[in-house]
Amino acid sequence: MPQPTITAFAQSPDRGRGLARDMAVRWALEEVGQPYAVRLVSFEEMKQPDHRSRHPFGQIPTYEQGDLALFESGAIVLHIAQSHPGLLPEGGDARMRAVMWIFAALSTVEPVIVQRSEVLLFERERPWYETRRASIEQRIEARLAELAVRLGTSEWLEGEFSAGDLMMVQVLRRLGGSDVLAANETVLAYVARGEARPAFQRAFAAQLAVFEQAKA
Ligand code: GTB
Repeated sequence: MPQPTITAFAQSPDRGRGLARDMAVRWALEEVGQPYAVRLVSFEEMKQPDHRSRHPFGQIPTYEQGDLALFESGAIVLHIAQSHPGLLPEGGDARMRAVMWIFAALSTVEPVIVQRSEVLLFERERPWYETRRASIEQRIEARLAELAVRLGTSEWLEGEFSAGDLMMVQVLRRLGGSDVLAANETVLAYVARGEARPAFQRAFAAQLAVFEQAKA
């Protein structure tokens, strides 16, 4: 198969913190040892017909390999995990449980974390800011507590590290540096284990290099 090409921000608003959604895709590709090319796109380019032919919503990331063109970071990570060994268990039930955690990360854990980011970014001057932030953080605290119960003393969610852990850790990284994450030692350590993986480090360095280059 030809080398895949992904798209990423030419200038990421996360300032090299590896929080934009190309990060999960880069990380998955690094985990399975698949070399890849990156096409950097500006906000303006993302909204042009050429990019929209790959991504109907005019966003990043996208993934192209031969005739296959995908958008949605979860679908892309799942595709990478399904087409290479290393990110999903071989057996049927265990494999599906790992896939389940990709969905759990994106649809059960992430939404409230994104709400927190939006409140911090856009609602600081609003009269409801403190109340709304506290209420969202309570909901996050509850989710993290539930996740910690499931993790218990395990390193990863379903035995070996999987694409489910990759997506869950990436989602939780948006809480990096927050009190709500620091307060949950089990989840904090889980995120740190994910970030310590050599594949994560390589992916992080690659996206940081884009930011540093854009700055220079
Ligand atoms: N559900 C899609 C997926 O998972 O692929 C969502 C894709 C998406 O939201 N892409 C964003 C985008 O292209 C970039 S990552 N936005 C441009 C637009 O919609 O016009 C989202 C993102 C950006 C910045 C931070 N940050 O600074 O922390 C975090 C996440």
